[in-house]
Amino acid sequence: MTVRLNLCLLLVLPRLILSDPGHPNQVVLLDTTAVLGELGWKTFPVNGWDAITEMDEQNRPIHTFQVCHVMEPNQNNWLRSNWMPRQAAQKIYVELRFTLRDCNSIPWVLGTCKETFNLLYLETDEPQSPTARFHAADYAKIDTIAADESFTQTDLGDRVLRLNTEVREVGPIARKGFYLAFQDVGACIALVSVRVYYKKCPSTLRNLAAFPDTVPRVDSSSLVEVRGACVEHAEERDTPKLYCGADGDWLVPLGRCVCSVGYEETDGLCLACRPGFYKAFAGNIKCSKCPPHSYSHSGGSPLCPCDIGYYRAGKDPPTMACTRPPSPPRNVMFNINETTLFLEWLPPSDAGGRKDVAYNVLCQRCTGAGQDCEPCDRDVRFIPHPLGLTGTSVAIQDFVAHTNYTFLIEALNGVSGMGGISRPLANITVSTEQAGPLLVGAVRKDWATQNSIALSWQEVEQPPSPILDYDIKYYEKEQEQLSYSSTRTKSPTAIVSGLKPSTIYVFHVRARTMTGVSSYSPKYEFSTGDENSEEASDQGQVLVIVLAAVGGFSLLVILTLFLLITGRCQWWIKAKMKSEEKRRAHFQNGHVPFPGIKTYVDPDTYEDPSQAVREFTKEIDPSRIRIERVIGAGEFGEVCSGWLCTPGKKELSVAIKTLKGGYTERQRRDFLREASIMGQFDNPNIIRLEGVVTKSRPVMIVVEYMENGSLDSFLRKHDGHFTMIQLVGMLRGIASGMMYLSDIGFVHRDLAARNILVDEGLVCKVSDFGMSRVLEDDPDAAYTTTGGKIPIRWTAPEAITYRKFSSASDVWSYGIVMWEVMSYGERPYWEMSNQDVILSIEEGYRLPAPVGCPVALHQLMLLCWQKDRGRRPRFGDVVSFMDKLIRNPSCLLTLVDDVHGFPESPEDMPDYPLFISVGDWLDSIKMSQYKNNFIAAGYTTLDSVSTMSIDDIRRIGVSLIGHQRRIVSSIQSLKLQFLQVQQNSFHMNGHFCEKMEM
Ligand code: ACK
Repeated sequence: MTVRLNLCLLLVLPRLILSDPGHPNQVVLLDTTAVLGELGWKTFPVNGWDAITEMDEQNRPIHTFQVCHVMEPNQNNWLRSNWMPRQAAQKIYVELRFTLRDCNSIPWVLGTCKETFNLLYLETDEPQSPTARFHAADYAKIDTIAADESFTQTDLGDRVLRLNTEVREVGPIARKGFYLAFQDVGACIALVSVRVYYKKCPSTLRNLAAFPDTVPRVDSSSLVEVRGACVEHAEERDTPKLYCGADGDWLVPLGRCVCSVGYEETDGLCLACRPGFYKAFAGNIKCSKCPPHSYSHSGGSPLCPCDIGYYRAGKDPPTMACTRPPSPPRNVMFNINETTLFLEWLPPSDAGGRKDVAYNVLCQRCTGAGQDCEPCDRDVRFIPHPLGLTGTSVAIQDFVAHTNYTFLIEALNGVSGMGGISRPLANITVSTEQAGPLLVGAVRKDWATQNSIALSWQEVEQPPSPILDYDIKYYEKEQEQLSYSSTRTKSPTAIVSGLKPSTIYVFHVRARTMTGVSSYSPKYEFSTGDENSEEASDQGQVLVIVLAAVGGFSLLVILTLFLLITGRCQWWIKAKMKSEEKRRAHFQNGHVPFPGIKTYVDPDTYEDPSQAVREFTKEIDPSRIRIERVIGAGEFGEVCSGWLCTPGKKELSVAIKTLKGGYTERQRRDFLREASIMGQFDNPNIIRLEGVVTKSRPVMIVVEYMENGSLDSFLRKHDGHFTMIQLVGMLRGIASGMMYLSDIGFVHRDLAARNILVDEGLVCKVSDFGMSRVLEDDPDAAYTTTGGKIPIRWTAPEAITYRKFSSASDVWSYGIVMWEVMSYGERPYWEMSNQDVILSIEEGYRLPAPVGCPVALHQLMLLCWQKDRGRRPRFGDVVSFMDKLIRNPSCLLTLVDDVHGFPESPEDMPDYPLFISVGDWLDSIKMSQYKNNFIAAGYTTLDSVSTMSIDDIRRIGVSLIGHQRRIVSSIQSLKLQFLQVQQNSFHMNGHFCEKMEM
């Protein structure tokens, strides 16, 4: 009997939403809900699947296939789609929507009714002949499809059918096309729709570059690198690239294009600047309005040309307004002060729109009625100079008395002389009737040496105002007019030195008073002495004495200045050192670094965090980075793997953390903070920073690649696969990395297996330093009552309750990491709530040993979890403990599972020191020199030592009474410990080791 439920199924069909939601990253090869005509699918046998086509409310066909031969055994009903060309697809997706009836709801069908059907496919290069028969062996099975929701008779009553949607991946498809087939083996199914599609990264515009439709790789973990082409009127900056991910998403945009000159970015395209606007540089800046006195009549202008009469100087930027030459200077005035003529004027009323106005003063001497003029610029002296004056005054000296001078004053600016505009001049005529009086009487030579001449002269008896000093101008007679020197003196005498022997010099002297300088005296000619001159040696001696005196004084002055300066410098250096010390003095819990070992510098102590980035990291040119695939999602953006190329070196496998676009300044700072921390570390068990990319987008941190990813997931993936020595080796590596960090004064705060990375040789390296202060991104971090976010399960109680983070709290976390490792990635405290974890720790509960955990390791965990942080071991102790375990693998043979009464809390444990051999014990009491005595006498384990008496100590050769006492009292406390251990049936130190190394 065939049960037909078709009607029931179809009744509810109009209530189903069959329209395609429209995914831009899917290319649909078939959608039965969109086929208007007949589907033409084949069924076999003919009475198996039924094709039923109904019309929906908009009169569109709904193609449904139903089958329900639930009462007959051995059903094998086939339904096959038409041949579908695969187009560009390598992997296809099949989305089925169907209802399936629950067998329990159909009476009498036990044994024959099924609740699944098979989905299969067949690849061919062309459609098969329509008469070709079904050969089940030709088809490859995709999956057995079961319903998430089957419906029952009651549902039918409610007329609500439960629609299932299942999606399956098929591929890689290599032939030109394929068929889909549905094999029913006795279920009651209505196949409501079939959608077949493949995924693509749809063509897109990103960073002004166009990227074409791209089909992802079949291997879902590798990306397709696609180079973009700059949009019209844009040019490449860094090669624009995107990566096409398996789901049809574009990832990791790199490089960019920028709009060319004359074009600006609008809605992802480069559009021409409007008339009246311009853009002089390529880049993602907007077009600017033409500056004043310039214009642009057409669109796309790189520059705005100047209006008529306005100009740009060679160095004027295109952003500057066009300008014109200045108007002439105004209100020129003069003033003669005895021997100096002062000219002054006002700036031009129009500076031409510029700030670079300067002046030239040209001199003309005119005789007669001013018609006969000749240039006189070389005869007079201009102070400071005649041309290119930036001030509005000039002093003129050495002019001839009783003469008419005309001065032309010209205003200039950067565009003077452009466009042939006449020169803007102002002039003034000055008559030099009132030259200064002669104040100096006859000049005499007092004496001369080969190189100097002593002069003296008479002062006028009653100068018009007090004489301030004298100005002596002199030159070699033969070199007249070429150059001259001058010197000054307060008294009417002077020694002019530095002269050539046996040479005639010309001297003029003039006086300077409060009101100006007098005229120069007439010229006087004097000669220096020759080599035989007697005067020379006498005067030479005087000169030496004078010079020595002057030299001595100068030395004194220089020394004083030096002492003053060095005193100040020392003060400055001390202040600098103090601030540097302050920066470094943030070690916690007395973890003072060892002398000679470099110390960690907290980037937060930098006022400008980018300075820390510059100081501690290397900038990498992004062209050296080749991204290969995305390996995960970090807090700030994707984490990719790839290669770093360094010229002349082998390519380096790296992990690249990216900062996703649209970040805030704070996010950028926090992201790079980790790099400035990591950049300070150099240890084989700390993840190595290769460098950063900060000068282009995206911002990246490049670190060494760790093939096995993070430790927690690695262990979960390889549950039970490692030997005990391999696990201890991993723990030793982590402890060694942490020892390095604590030695340089760095507190991690988030030490957990998820933050340890593993390389291909199982070397474990500590990573994730960004959160040593803020733990916002750690999914295990929870807010505490004090408001901070803390990974409760990994954190020491004192750090949770009063934020006392230290290397000792890192040791607690290390104990938890040990537990994670020994349990192959189990979650610490399982599903207990954070609150319960805190309470149970407070009550003294500690994590029990994971299954198969050696006693020695759980014991170390318990030591790490002591409430009193001062009693926890240091990382250095942990490393040497691990080393000893590795050297004595027999110590790992005693498993906690074999020992009864193992303490569950550190409070139950005796105060065990971290030594496991007689040698360690002797080291710990500073009696190492007796190691050989103990071995020679056969005391090789601690429990044999615990039985020794004072006589035994003497007998093995410890002769000093002080040493005997120290050893005996330590043995007493060992005995006490063993007593407690035995009471607990718990074996510590030498007990769980069969053979111990000294
Ligand atoms: O557990 P995983 O495979 O290891 O997934 C995460 C993911 O990136 C997000 O953080 C992996 N990861 C991070 N840094 C590195 C690295 N240096 N080498 C390899 N994988 C890394 C991490």
